[in-house]
Amino acid sequence: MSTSDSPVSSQRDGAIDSELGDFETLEQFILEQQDRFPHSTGAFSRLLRDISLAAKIVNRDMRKAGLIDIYGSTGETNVQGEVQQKMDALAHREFVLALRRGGECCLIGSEEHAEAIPLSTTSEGDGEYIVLLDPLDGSSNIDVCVSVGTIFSIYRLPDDYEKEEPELDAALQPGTEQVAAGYVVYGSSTMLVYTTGNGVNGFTLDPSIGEFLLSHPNLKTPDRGRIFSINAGYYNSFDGGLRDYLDWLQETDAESNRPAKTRYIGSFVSDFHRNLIKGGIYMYPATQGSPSGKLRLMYEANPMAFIAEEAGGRATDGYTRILEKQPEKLHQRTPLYIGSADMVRRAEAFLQGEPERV
Ligand code: AHM
Ligand code: MG
Repeated sequence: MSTSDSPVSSQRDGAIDSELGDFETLEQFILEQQDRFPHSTGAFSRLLRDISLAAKIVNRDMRKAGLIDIYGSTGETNVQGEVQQKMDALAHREFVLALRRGGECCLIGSEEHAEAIPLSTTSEGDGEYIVLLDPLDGSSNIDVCVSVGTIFSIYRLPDDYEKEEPELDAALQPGTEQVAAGYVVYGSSTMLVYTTGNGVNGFTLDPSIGEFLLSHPNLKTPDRGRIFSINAGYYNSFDGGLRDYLDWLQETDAESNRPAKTRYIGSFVSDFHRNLIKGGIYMYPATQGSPSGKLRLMYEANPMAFIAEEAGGRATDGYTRILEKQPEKLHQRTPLYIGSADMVRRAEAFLQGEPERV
């Protein structure tokens, strides 16, 4: 047996390879996936490339936000009645520009724009994908250097769609119809995580070469974790079943690893990403003031639900699977319970008044 065949030296070779930066790039990974479909035109790969390019531009701008005049609000409120941050507006523009330039997308729905934005007509050669996105989620955190994210959801324009210029009705598809979904977390590292329904893969941006590199292949989330993430400040306006669940999480019981730990950044992408890797549940429930919760179904809950399920987790509104909800409006809200499957199931049981069910 030659030395290079020994397990020890092959481990060392692996270490050297990674020291040398022998990582697969996002672009290589996308092309490899594309090769598995012999009739692929490459349009979807180009669409993902456009999204990753916009993410790199947003990342670049945000890393300088304290130095140039892009902190703070624009003085406008968006369609949700929320104060729009300058970075919200900038990120929205970067994504729209990249998708328009790329030519593979025919319709955009963005948190930062009241109406869906058609990019072209449906005549031959035009884009066949619909992209719904929150260009910068958690943006009130930017001014204080806390991590934020982009969330995106991709659908195909229905084959039988007849209007010459696509409108919102083309996008009102349940989450089960998504062809891909992903997020970018701009944190201590910048990571892009996405799924096309064939597992979840995570790529870390190497800023020195400007490439996303495959760092978290085939991500799986634990069935059970120790973390719960919720804005407990609203405790008194939560449903009684939810309050019971929160109380249960805080009881002491060594066997079920309680009390659980609370972690809430107030930046959904970051809270979700941490819980995905470590195991946990993120909840944004209905409250008395917001009976439908806060998060948006089409570009926040659906894409994250697709990723959660692909990683072995679960996502519901407490009663119904998120991916099966039929959207009626672009900016529709939904309560959300998402993360480790056992924890989400238990939250549902408490909400439904049957805590002993799990
Ligand atoms: P945004 O899309 O306007 O940024 O709002 C969504 C954000 C989430 O990132 C976060 O989890 C949540 O709002 C925090 O809301 P709250 O301050 O009510 O806890
Ligand atoms: Mg958001």
